[in-house]
Amino acid sequence: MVRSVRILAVLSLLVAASTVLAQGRLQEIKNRGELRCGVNATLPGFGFVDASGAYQGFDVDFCKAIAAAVLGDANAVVYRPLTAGERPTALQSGEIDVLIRNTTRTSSRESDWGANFAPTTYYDGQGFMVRKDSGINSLQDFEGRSVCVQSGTTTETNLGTTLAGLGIDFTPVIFETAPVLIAAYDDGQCDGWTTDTSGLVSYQQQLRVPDDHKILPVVISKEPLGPAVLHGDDQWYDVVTWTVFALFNAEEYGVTQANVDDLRANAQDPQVLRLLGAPGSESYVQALGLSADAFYNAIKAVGNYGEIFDRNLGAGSVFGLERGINAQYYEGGLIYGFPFN
Ligand SMILES: N[C@@H](CCC(=O)N[C@@H](CS)C(=O)NCC(=O)O)C(=O)O
Repeated sequence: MVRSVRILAVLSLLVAASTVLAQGRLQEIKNRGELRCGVNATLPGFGFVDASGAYQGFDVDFCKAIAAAVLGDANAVVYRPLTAGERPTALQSGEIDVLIRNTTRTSSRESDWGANFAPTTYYDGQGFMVRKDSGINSLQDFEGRSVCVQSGTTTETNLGTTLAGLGIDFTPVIFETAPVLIAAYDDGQCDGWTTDTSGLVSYQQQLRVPDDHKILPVVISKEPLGPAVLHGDDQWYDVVTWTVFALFNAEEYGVTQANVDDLRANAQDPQVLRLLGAPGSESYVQALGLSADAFYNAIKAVGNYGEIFDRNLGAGSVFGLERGINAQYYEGGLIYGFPFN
């Protein structure tokens, strides 16, 4: 009898301890009242500081969506601008809750950094920019030439392995940050530069004469970009993951920033009611540790995935990027929201 009481006591202690652990960061953010998001401050379209000093961009909108889901306030975000090389430490030290900085999911980042990546929000690939009059039209043309590249990135590693694999003898010119790299490239210090193709499109606008440059029709890698959290906190990982899926699903179900109020009140589709945590719907959102209206708040704040894409990168932006493989799966792309049930 005494023994079983002791076992029960130990078991309930273990359950309590695991509950505290499981609630770690989500509860910490709720207590703190703000989300700490690691972002890019210099990549227009993805993460940058606008003329008024506000953070803007595709990645930044995911920070806002998570803050809206967790705290009911898309502005309850403290942005931590990070260089490429600062990312792992910011994550590992716990200084940021989530990293949303055009970061590629790779096996070594999951194993060495200890990062858990939420669903990919932008499928990218590494490309090259050159001057139109450089005579460079293919990777082979880099023989004996120089390429600007940023340190602490997948770009740096891919460049070395791909060109070496092709037997191309080139000189990498390495920079720590993009603004310095771009100025150097624009000044003619390298014959070409390489990064994620979206980054090339974004930074091309900052060159003195953007039209003097072209992006080669070559992609040398897969760069699936998405939010990452630190290993070891499953509940927090689930919240970030399902906020992303909520925005994917919202697009699929036709839920927009403009109609979300109407649909929460009047929709018939149980999937929509569930996603929006409409009164009387099943409590799948609360089961994640969030309030029923969490994803309603997120969509109300930033719109669905398609709206975020269009506003920051697509037709509604200066970049005019096509959805391409970032289209929804039912339109031939890779964006696929998993089911809430
Ligand atoms: N996706 C790649 C590249 C990320 C990256 O840092 N790209 C550069 C060039 S687009 C950048 O964002 N630089 C911004 C800066 O240094 O301010 C990675 O995860 O390593």
